[in-house]
Amino acid sequence: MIEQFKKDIDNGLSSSPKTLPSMYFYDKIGDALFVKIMHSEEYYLTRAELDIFQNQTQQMIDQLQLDKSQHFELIELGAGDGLKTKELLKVLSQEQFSFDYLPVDISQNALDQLEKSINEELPKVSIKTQQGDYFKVLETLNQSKTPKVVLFLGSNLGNMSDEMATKFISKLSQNLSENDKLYLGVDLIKPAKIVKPAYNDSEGYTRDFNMNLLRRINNELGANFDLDQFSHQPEYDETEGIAKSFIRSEQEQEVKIEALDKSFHFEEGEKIATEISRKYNDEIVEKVIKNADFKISSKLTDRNNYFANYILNR
Ligand code: AVI
Repeated sequence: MIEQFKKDIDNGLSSSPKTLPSMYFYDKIGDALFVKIMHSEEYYLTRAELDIFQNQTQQMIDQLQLDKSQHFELIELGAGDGLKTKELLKVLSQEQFSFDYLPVDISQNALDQLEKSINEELPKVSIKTQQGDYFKVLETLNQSKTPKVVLFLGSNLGNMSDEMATKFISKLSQNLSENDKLYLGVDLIKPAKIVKPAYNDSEGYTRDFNMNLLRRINNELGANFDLDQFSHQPEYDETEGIAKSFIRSEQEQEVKIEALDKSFHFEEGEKIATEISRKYNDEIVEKVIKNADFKISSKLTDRNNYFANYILNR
């Protein structure tokens, strides 16, 4: 784990332009900051997707062609706190559908909390948590012939480049059978005046989330990044439809990373690319599912048309 972290940081800071992988945002501090971001005024994504789950639950069930006489598995990749999914689980349970809820996450801690809250709030729902890598879990799940609906929500796909997203969806498709479905939640392309503040909230949670990368490198790899000499820089180009986060060096400086026994030079104004958050439209979704055995069967959007849930059939 630490060896991989060292390698990724070394590679990222040695490349030109410099980069740092966004997956390293998520330690204990980063997880807590992301929860604050999701509740912030400016971060509309979570509220918009929750709106779909609260107000279009029946359409969701109809369009997924769920059948009460057929037992199925509802698999959620990167389930987190399950806030939105619980809205669907509530209705499925009330209407006596026969299913198992299988949340998959890297974090055992997140899964334990989710299991506890489901058992308290929705005791009739059968929950079987699965900790680990998405694909390893899917490979094992696909050994059963039970029909499957895979949820991949929250615009998590948007943190991948289009090339990575295409590979990811193809691999997902290879791990599913003929009648299984993918339920994909993505943020839609919209004007900069709405997207930009979502990645630069006024409380500074997103700034701290981004800068958490440098704090981790300081703490875990013995580096001497002076956090006052770097700043959070969000950018969004609405024609491209990709929000990008950078960390900008405020002056020319040298940073030593003890664990790598190496120093890195930063020019004044030099930027480290830390994250992309791709926004979608039908055309881009079509592009990333092109190589996979999926077709768009339907689409639900929230009341503001900010966010979309695509139902993909094979
Ligand atoms: C997890 N992911 C979908 C978030 C996003 O919107 O790209 C991560 C995030 N980064 C900054 N704010 C939120």
